[in-house]
Amino acid sequence: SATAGPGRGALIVFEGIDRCGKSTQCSLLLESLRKQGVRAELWRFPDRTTLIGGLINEYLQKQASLNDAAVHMLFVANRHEKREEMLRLLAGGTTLVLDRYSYSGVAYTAAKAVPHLGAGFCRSVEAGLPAADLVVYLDLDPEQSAARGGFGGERYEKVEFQKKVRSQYAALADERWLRLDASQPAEQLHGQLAAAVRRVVERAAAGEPLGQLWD
Ligand code: 2DT
Ligand code: MG
Repeated sequence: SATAGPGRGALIVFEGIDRCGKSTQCSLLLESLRKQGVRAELWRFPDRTTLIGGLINEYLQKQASLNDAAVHMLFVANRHEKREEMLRLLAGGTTLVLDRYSYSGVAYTAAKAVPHLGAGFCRSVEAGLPAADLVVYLDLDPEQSAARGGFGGERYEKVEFQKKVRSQYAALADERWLRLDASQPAEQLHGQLAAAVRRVVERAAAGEPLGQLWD
């Protein structure tokens, strides 16, 4: 199996606006990886279970207010606090499936259009974190995502803001991104990412070095 190589686990990230189907796809992928004998874990960012994540949760639920720079740094810190554990798992051969990561950090903050919190600045503070081997970007029109049972009332869950986030994502995409039309049925979408996932899992197992943000 793909875990038998001398190398490492792969870092696979799901990105997209709210309610595009990331969590469903993450679960389907985790299940299928495990069925194939690939050792894998599913994490999500923000990780609301840490001290820092608790503050982020209060902010998102509108129980706390923080300025845009301060909350941005919390999201970043919430990744850095998990850095060593991520690196350890990957080095030990575990594939990590992430429901959001640094790409959300850049897209959501840059969408606010605060002059000193542009995409360049946002990228710079991710330095030292592992880069994704594959970013599965689930692209969806915000009008369609909003129609999926509506938003949950958290901060950012507004169609106008989601449109800005979507343009920021479009500007971030590079050759490591697989853009999929997220309006498709879940099983069909899952089928469309299997080959790309297999490829990065095999390359990682064969020893391809892990990249670093931001390159
Ligand atoms: P969930 O709905 O997936 O729990 O995300 N966000 C996320 C940021 O603004 N910056 C980040 O670095 C990350 C990881 C996206 C909650 C919201 O948090 C936003 C939606
Ligand atoms: Mg949400």
